[in-house]
Amino acid sequence: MIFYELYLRSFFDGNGDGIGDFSGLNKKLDYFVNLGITHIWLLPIMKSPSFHGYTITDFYNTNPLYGNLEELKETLKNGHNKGLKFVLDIPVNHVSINHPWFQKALNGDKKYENYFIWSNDKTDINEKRHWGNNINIWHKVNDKYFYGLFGPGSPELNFENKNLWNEMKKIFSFWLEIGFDGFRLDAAKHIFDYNIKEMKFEYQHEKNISFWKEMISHIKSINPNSTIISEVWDDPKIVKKYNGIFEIGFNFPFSYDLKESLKRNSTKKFINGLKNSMENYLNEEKIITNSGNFLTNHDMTRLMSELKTIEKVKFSIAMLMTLPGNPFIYYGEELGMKGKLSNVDFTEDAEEPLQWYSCGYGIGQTEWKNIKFNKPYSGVSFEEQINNETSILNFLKSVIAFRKENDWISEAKIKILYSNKNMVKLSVFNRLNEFIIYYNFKSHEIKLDNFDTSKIIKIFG
Ligand code: ACG
Repeated sequence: MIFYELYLRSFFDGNGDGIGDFSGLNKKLDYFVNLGITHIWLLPIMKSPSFHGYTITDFYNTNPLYGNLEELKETLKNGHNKGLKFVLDIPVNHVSINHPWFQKALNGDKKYENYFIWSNDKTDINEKRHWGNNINIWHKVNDKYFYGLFGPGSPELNFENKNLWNEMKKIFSFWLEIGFDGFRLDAAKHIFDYNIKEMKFEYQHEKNISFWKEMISHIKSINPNSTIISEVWDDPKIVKKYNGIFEIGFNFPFSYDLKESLKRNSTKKFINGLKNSMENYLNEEKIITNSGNFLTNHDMTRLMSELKTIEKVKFSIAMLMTLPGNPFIYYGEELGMKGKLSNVDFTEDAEEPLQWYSCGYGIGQTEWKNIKFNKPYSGVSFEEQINNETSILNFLKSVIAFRKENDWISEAKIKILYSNKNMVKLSVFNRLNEFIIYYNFKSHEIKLDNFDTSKIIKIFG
């Protein structure tokens, strides 16, 4: 499985309004097929007032800017015919402040009041979030305060209320029937993150796990083959608690460790990172199973802005595709797009339009935001890269092809055989196969003693 994280708004515009949409995606399905992608993870596409789509106003409808349900179904059907699968990003932890449930709650409807978490006389309404820029977690609306860890636009749902469990099951069923092949479960550690009895912020991991177990068994009862991916963004020891519940869990430490080792040219950092970040994903036989490996995502600064050189970007991509686990590519990284997160709550700069044309304009080009990072004629376009053998785009294509020819790597074991400050030698193996992989951390060739060059299968770089 090779995953591609897609932000629809920035992909391809099918109706000339400058905003990426379903009909645009429908026209460009071969882009993914040609790259070798097997699964497209679609960032939220439901009705929402926000550009990122994580604050939903209608769980049963699409954002009209992207098109309607019929257009979506058509796109999924055509994608399926080309062998692609689609995973839907679904934020169930909170809704938009404009969602009818919240509006009804504000109008005093008791049923819906109980869908949310309200302050009482024990509440510290000045309490701040434990990460980010001192963000308040209680927000005033009319004369009341509601709990919203992700900000004043997104009241959190109260999952102590079992009605909501049923609401969510219906929502999962709905999107499976539309044609999705699985879900990316947003903010999975946050379903129970406020202890209502004691009125204090607290991750209640056991409760989260029972919620997800019930949701997953529901999803599997409808489509046993659906792919379930979870986002638990935390330290390895917390991630470990969730291991095994979800088929694939994002390996955040892997992403940090890999980039850090390349930034510092440090083989030591790489090896320590590899041990720490992969350990939580080993099963009893020490096989890496459900690690969702990625370099960047929409909540992060882009690869080129982190690593600075095309060589390092290519190196990181080669590592991603030669290590065990399930590789994910964030859209635009195949072109070396740039983009810096200005702070934890502003992701727009890492979600710029994917550039199809060297001049920045053309049919289907999305133009929904001003371009800060990926300027015309800077080499970061499909047109400039497709016929250039040394481009990141063609490099990615070749490493994906290698990975697909050797898909046993996904569930392989790894052993670190040797390292010095210039290079790392690894064995990636299972019962039937073995590759010896050399990662060269220097920008020049390294001569190896007693090295049988006739055994080289592939050189990337
Ligand atoms: C998801 C989506 C994101 C979305 C939401 C809300 C959730 O990908 O786009 O926001 O629907 C936290 C949450 C994640 C969340 C990110 C953005 N991502 O846990 O679910 O925020 C620390 C915290 C993490 C935190 C992370 C963010 O522990 O919980 O993620 O910081 O930077 C080490 C530590 C680790 C630490 C990291 C980083 O690795 O081990 O614990 O993580 O360092 O310091 C969207 C929008 C938002 C909007 C929201 C409603 O993007 O702007 O507000 O929707």
